[in-house]
Amino acid sequence: MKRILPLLLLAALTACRTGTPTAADAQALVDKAEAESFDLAHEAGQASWVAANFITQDTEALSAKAAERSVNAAVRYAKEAARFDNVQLPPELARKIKLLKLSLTLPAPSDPKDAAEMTRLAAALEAAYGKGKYCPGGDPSKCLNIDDITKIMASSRDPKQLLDAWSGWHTVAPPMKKDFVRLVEITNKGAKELGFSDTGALWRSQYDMPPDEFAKELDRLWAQVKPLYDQLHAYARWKLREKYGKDAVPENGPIPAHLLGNIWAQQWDNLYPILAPAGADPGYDLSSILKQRKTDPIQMVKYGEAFFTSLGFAPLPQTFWERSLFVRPRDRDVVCHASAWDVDNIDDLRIKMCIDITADDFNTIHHELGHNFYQRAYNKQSMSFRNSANDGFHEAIGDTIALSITPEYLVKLGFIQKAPDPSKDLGLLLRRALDKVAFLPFGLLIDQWRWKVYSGQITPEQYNKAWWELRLKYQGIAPPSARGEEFFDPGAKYHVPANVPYTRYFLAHILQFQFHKSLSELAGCKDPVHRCSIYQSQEAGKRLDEMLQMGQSKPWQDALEKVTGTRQMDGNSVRAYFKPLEDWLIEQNKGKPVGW
Ligand code: X8Z
Ligand code: ZN
Repeated sequence: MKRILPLLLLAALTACRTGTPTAADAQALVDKAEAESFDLAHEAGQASWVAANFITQDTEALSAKAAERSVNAAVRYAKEAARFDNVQLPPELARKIKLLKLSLTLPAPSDPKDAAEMTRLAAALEAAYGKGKYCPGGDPSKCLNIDDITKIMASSRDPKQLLDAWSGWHTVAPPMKKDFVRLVEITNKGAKELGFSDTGALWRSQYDMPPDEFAKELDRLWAQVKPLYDQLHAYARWKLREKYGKDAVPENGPIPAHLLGNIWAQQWDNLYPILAPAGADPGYDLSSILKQRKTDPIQMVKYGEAFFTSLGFAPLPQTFWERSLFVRPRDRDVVCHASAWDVDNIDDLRIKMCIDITADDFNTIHHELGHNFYQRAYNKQSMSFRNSANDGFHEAIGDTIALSITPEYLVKLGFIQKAPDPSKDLGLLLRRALDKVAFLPFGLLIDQWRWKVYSGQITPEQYNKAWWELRLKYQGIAPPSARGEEFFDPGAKYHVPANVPYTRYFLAHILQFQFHKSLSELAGCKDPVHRCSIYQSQEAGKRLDEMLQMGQSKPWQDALEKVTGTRQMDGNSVRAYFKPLEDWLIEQNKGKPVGW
């Protein structure tokens, strides 16, 4: 028998189904998302770990499948979270709902076919990069992997050999272009479904401020540090011109990209021996010391861990030592780009790195451990907040610690007998500037390129042209030979095929100088800030730990304030750190062209 509901009751039922959702509904969604994503992230983390450590068809497929389950769930939560846009919620719950809408890097469209294709492409691109090799003359017995290329770029001073290695490594990328183009298309579709104009707009929304304001903030920070970069660039160009000749390096134009000691010209510290200021050499070379002492990869990591424990952090768990990858395996392909992992979102911490006994890798180990100690510090937060204040913070912590690898610290380790006197500061500062200041424009430009790729302002027909225009604009470098659209040079940099947003590293290169200054003050250091090490300072360690423990529970401005007392990122801390060097560079560059 058919019953007719009274009109009033019908209206009430309808309101229950489609009416304004409540705070209790929001809480239920968050509870469900936190519980499910905990399991899904663990499963995807394990699959991804195996895929990166054993690159095969099968591990790639399994990892893509696990990522698909995790991403699909995250997209569902993001869409459900949007229902609460106009609902008044308590602050903590409101933040969790907001994070549900924003936290994706690769948003999948709701069509299951698209989502599956997206995660397949993402896994394939990362594997393609991991397998990348250059085999000179096509001879399979002579293949060079990224470690070999890195060594050549760092140590060779033969322009022909450098050009060959540079061009050779860039051949790994063109086969990736088709998949990359398609991946951009699919994720943009997903981003639109979530209410963003494109994937880049989603990325820019992850910084506790309106996305346009964030883009302007980057311009502001870059303008603060650019004068220092320009001086460093002019000095390096002049010295490289002396070394390689007038035909190889222009007087006032861009520097050829293959002469800067690094395959991507992103850090120039390997040029230090060519650029060292006369009479101000610190007199030691950390790479040589590590090699002379026959330091092995595990010992390198132990030094890093010991720094953190000296600040009061608990040692890494036993499983870290059992499960990490420290050395490139001889018999298989792995993704060797260094990374830090928190596989179970509790304490299954690991690093994956093909360690070479160099100062660069010594620094990178501290960088990676910074991620691991952060991950463990925020593991008491609820799942939604188990992340860094913003992604720049995650990248800045280990680097902050590595700024404390000063001569005085090396004396404590017994690596050198005596710290060089202040007359050698210019050498110390130059070496560091070639690493940190040279990096700044590179850190910025990758996403300037990607944001325009996602927005459609740069089309696939202009990928390479636009890439080199940005390299010129920001870094003042040029390719060593014509690079038409048959190349896909952005794809030769890990983070492009691996889809890791890159602005985080630019932010980190600003933030770490703010953190270092404040922590050094807490540690009671009265020396010039570049000579301060926070090693063994419980005060600095405690404050740092307090910030790390906050995870993502508060806007990043609150976290920054916790350590530095300010709520603004500030490039002037970089300028202040390098002030004696900048003055000296200006002096050296007098009468010489600056800029390009
Ligand atoms: O990718 C990294 C880390 C892992 S998050 C090794 N870095 C950037 C790069 O290598 O391009 C650290 C500095 C910049
Ligand atoms: Zn990192």
